Amino acid sequence: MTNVKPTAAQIKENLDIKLARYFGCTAAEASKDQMYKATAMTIRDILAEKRGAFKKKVNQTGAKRVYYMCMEFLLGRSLKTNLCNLGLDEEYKKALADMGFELDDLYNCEPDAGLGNGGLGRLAACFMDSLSSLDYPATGFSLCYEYGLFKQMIVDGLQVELPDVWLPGGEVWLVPRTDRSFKVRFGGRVREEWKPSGHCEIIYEDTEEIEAVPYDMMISGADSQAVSRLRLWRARDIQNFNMRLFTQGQYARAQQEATNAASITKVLYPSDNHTEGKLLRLTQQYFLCSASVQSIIRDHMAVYGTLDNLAEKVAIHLNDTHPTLCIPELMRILVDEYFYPWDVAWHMVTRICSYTNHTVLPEALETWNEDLFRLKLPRIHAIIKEINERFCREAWQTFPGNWQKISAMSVVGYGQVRMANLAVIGSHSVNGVSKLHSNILKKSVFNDFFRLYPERFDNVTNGIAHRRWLCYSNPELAKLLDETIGTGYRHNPVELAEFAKFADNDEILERFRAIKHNNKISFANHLYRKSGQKLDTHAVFDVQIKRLHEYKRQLLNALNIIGIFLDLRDNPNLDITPQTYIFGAKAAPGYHMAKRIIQLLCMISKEIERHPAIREKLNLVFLENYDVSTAEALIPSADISEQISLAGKEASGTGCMKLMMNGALTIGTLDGANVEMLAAAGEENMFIFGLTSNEVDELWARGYHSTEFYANNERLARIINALTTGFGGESFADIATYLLGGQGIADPYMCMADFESYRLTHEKAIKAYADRQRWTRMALLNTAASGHFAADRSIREYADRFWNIKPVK
Ligand code: 26Q
Repeated sequence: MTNVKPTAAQIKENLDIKLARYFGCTAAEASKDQMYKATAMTIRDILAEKRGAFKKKVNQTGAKRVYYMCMEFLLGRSLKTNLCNLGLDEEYKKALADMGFELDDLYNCEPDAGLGNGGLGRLAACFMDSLSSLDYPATGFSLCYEYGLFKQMIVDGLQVELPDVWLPGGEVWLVPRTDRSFKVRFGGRVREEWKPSGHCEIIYEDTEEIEAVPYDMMISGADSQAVSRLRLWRARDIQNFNMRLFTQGQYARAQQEATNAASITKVLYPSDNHTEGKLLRLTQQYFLCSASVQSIIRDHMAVYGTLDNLAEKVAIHLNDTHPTLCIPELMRILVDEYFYPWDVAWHMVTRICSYTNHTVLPEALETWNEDLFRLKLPRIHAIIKEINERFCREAWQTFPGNWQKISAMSVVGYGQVRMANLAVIGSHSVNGVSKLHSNILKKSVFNDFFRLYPERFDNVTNGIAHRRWLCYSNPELAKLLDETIGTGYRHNPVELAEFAKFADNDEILERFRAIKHNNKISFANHLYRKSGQKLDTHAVFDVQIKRLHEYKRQLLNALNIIGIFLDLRDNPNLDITPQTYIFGAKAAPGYHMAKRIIQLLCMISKEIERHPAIREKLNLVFLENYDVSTAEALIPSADISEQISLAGKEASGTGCMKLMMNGALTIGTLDGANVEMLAAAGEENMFIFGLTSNEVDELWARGYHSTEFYANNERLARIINALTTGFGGESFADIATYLLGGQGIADPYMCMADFESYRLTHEKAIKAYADRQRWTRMALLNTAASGHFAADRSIREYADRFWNIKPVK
């Protein structure tokens, strides 16, 4: 039955059953929301059945599996992707139309599952799609946060955070597996007791035990056999309710303890590329690692009845350092519970684990206070100390006498536990996410480790789920591609290269241009419906969408916009191409400068609104609550993609790939994946500017003085002065001070140094846009060159080089 597609009649019958059972109503009585849920439930059933068949095959063939560990999965919506991947969208559309419902309306009933901050979490979601589409046996592990990333409201230019209540509406995709719960231990004391059998038993005293309950989500591949499982853990209090305290009359304390337990999975930490050494975060991380490793061991024992072959059958991937405690947790289980000798266990662990680094920003490298760590995780602390001692002895062989080096590489030192060092030491492979980033890791961040273990270091450039980000979110472009190059690219994205053959075909160019224009109209309508904001669809759509961070330099973009604004204020008749700047960005709630930059953008927008003549040519739109669904609506409409981070800071970037694939032209620095996009698209099809990462390093070494740029560039000086005067009635003198110095390092991300180069390159791009034929040709060639940036390619590389897993067909 598994691969037999239901007919429209069967679909209707299934929907009727769900409506009757769960809502006590008929299709005629059902609300859109009820029909959305009923639809999702029928898909969930199909997926569960398909998953069962796939799992059986994996068990029979004894195939090796990968477990992808990540604190974030930024999934967005699931209904459309699942329907399209299963090839059921047309049938459902028909069935629902017969029942009086528009499928598109139902899509809009689904809340985004925003269980992630940005790039890292979205990458994990894209990877799940490719894993199932390529028939790899895969499970993702994460936490079932009750609240995902906050909802952003903008009030008078200020970001206000509201809780993201996603479960009503999102829970239809989750299958609770209370029968597969595990206990996770925290705190207390541990003692070793040698048994007559020769085993050392670990005795836990006064530890707190919290139950981890799995909620499974099934993720369908496109036209494939595999269904991946995403297992999200929720902390449960009921089981743990302290009856002893309760019967002693200590109701409040009993209640308090229970609430503490449940708070572990209450909310996602909203910071991106910045760590907070908070106890709750450490608790979340260990909760994820312990529950997941126990689950992996249980699954493995159920199939093989021994752990001797664990390293042949299991790969565990650490997506950044956040799940690094999998390493000591796996050691704990192998040594304490299955009595493997330390060396044997360690050999298994390092063969099983692999690690991806996603950042070189020092503030994002995770360290924990050792005292806090020991209190919360005493046994794990002891295991890490042992790992550290053995490592230091080994490193001594390579760097004899070099205590300084060894101490810098150690896991525990100066009262800190260093997660990145533990991840490198406990993994057989360490990769960066773009060529440039991987080279920087070898050259600087992990240089000592690279000299010790050169064979461990590798690169896999990121990729995106091209079916979601191109085929499903830009159906008109996908149709044009189907007609011109065939549908092969849907499974084999490098075939997009074939599209380049049409770069000089006037008819295709015209269709390509018309599709972009229609997408701009669609997005303008979408925005108008949502917020009442109007867009001029004949203006260039210049888009910067990403988390708000100083290193990403939304401020550099803002400075240039201010310059154009001042030009137009001087001369409203200036002959320039109308341009609309679209920003989407959330700031971490405690990140003051990021919030000020949001306010600046909003106030520039307000100021422009006050000048009707300027508004004809220049607009700035700040999208409230930018999320995955907004990205899907916006990206197909973008003309220009802003990827302007200070070179050497953006590990890869993935928004850049989505925009490129949808035919936006990139204006960017030689940073992250931009470097490889340039190699793929050619310099005539991209707008590159600014310092290279080597030049940035040299400039720091020489001494960077942002004031020189202020003194030598009149235009820039005028822009900075305008910040002090302010916009929309708000002065931004503090941002002027930030750029020029006065407190802290002046202009730490070198906006001033790159300004002139950015301005000139940007002007070149806007001029190029005026030649519509030439622009469209460049855009088409970008789409054609984007196949390399599909997650299918990334996943094959991970599978072949790090995980050593094969598709199960
Ligand atoms: C760590 C500790 C405590 C609290 C929060 C965190 C935390 C959370 C999220 C630290 C970092 C992140 C997210 C990082 C991230 O998204 N990095 C991005 O990863 C993308 C995928 O590889 C890259 O494309 C981006 O360049 C990189 O910035």
